[in-house]
Amino acid sequence: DDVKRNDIKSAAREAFAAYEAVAMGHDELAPVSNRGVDDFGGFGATLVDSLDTLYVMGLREEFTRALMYLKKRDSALSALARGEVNRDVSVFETNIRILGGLLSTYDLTGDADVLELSETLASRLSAAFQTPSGVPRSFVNVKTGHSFGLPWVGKASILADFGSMHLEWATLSARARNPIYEAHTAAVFDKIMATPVASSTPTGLFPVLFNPETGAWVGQKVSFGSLGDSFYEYLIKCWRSLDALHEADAWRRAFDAAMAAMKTSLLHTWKTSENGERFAYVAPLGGDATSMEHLTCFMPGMLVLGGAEAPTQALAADYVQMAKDIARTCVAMYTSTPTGLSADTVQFVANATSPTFTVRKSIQRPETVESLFYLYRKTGDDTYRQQAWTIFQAMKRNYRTSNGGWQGIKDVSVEHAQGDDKQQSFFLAETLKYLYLTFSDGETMHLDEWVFNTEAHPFKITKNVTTVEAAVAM
Ligand code: DMJ
Repeated sequence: DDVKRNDIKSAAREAFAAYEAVAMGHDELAPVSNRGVDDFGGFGATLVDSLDTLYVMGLREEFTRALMYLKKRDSALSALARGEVNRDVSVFETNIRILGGLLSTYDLTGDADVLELSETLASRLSAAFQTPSGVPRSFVNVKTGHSFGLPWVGKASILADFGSMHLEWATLSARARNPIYEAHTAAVFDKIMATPVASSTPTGLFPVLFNPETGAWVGQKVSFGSLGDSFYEYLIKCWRSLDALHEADAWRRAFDAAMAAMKTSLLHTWKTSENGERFAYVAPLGGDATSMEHLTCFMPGMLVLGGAEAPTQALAADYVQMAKDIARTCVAMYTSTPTGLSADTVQFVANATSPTFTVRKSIQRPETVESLFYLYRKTGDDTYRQQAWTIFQAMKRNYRTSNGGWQGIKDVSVEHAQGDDKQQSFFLAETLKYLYLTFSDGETMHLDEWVFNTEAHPFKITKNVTTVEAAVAM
């Protein structure tokens, strides 16, 4: 598997080189129009998102150049420290991509300058938490501290955003020995748990929108896809990985309660194969109950982590079984299209051989290969490697541009589909990293030593954990 791993490493080298050539310091590369674009506040999302991937893959020259660029006096992050940057940024995207990438680089290298940049950034984002409820607004100006919500959700804050910050902020508090950061996000967790939901919302699940001014939930939509996903992921990741976690048992209980409610109310069977294998999917509540977004395919990975140290062996086995059943569907979402890539949202007609595509684009997302990585580490079953490899081959066929950049495609049902001229920063942060690690041995970024944030940035686990592989043999 060295050959396969090296092939994935070459893809990362190539994608980073294309970014470095024309878009260095910008958030993302537009590989066809050959320019840099700034969709995430201009802190160099791809640059920071790539750092630990380059490091883990042993691309040390690229890593050193990237780190030097970031630390340059005129980089946006250095200018931020001097109070010279006047921009509105998404608190969530800046947290998972930029703060996450900085913290993992610090954990991998111990570079004190990087920790200082992390603290500066978090201090600037902190202003978003100054709301009557303590739940942050979605956007903040990093110079003035003015924060605001997004009009398309009626200025509500989004569960997946404000509910997935604690891993980064508690890690920052631990590394910087300053409790102020985790105090913000621990208070948000308490608020989520203490705020009543409508009686129609199954106990353990939460609506995707929250009003930070009144401190009440908005609407009743529940989702393990957009707007909800990483909140549930962080329940188990924080519980499993953080030393001295505030209200530690409450996080594990919240995770198990959410999974129980998800199993009862959101988990559906699409079909069962002749040899009895179940194809499961998770639909939103208050949305189309026959649909699933590709985003939801992170769930098998989360369930594998939930299976480690579950309260009972039976529950552990149940989590791993659900993980396998959902992953089977996610893989079918790839193998059933002419391009070999999954659509962004699909619908399932009972017993149909293929899903129906509702949002046809494929934008280099990581969730399915992320889950295959966890399942391979958990079970050692080579099928997961084969599936990951098949998906990577489809990515190579469809995503590559003539100058070495990689882009998404607009329609997975069309061979030679039109590209979207966007190399996502998470392609280097997550997709290629999870693929690479799937073909590495289990000691590389061992799951008992590292926890990956929702953008796949690894933080060192300081707590004693039970091994993912040994928790239940299946
Ligand atoms: C990534 O930015 C993160 O994984 C996030 O949690 C949701 N999805 C995108 C990639 O699809």
